[in-house]
Amino acid sequence: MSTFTTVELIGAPTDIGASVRGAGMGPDALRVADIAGTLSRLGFEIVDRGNLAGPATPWTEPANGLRHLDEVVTWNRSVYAAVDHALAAGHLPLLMGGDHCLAVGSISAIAWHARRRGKKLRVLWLDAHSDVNTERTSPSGNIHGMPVACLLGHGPEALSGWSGEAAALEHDAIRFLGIRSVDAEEKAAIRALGLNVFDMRHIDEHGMRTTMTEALQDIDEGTHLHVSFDLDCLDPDYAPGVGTGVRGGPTWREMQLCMEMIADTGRLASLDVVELNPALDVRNRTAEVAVELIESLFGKSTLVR
Ligand code: HAR
Ligand code: MN
Ligand code: MN
Ligand code: MN
Repeated sequence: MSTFTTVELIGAPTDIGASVRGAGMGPDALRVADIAGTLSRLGFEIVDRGNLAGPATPWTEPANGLRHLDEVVTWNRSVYAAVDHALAAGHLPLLMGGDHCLAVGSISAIAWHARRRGKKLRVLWLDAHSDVNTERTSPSGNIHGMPVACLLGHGPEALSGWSGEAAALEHDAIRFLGIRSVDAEEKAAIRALGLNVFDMRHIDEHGMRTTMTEALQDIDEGTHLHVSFDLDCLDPDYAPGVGTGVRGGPTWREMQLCMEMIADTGRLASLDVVELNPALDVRNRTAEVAVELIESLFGKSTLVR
């Protein structure tokens, strides 16, 4: 489906932006679930860059509303550099987190390349959460609840402007899918910023098919489509290995259709897979489910005719 022939795996083994320990084991759990072999059997060339190195998580209290800011910046710099390198080589970067704060580095690098190539950037944010808190609104200080705000240019100074513009993303470049845990001040921000939300109520009422048709509506040949896949988007019955699971998410089947419809656009050009927490998983089930869904995202079709 994709115009890319080479997928570059980038491991970022850290829980630096999270509230629960364990997301640092995500990259290796995805490797154990055979992410490389699975994509290579679909016909892709695979380059596994191994794991990036970075600071340990100190588990200190938030300062000025931000926990581990310096370490989050350091990790994101490495992610930015690795994603930038993959895109410059013409490869499709597949970031294996790690927690969702890493999307700041990954999507900032993507936005820089998309702009230089004259591509229209579209981001699908698959998540139970909207991750649009700032250091002023966050109830926790955990930066994995803030990457969208950072990318829209409303986050902390140290995590803003990395794409070369004040905001890596225009407000209409991002679509949320599956969200169901949104803090009161995040709701206000979503309304004020005019963000596109396909929340669980929307999926309940319209179904995944109509929802995805809407969410993918303006994707065309000139689009760089990025998927930021927080595994807690899935219902925890299917994906227990996450730090902040929320009941009432899409089922395995619904998420399969979501992935297949994204694959059908042929425009997928980069991917984050984040928030996998093997310490909370059941026999690596969540990693295996992630790899099954990624397989569909990269074009494995279950259509019989
Ligand atoms: N909204 C809460 C906060 O900001 C919880 C964020 C949970 N984080 C994630 N991100 N897993 O999707 O603290
Ligand atoms: Mn998230
Ligand atoms: Mn989440
Ligand atoms: Mn509708």
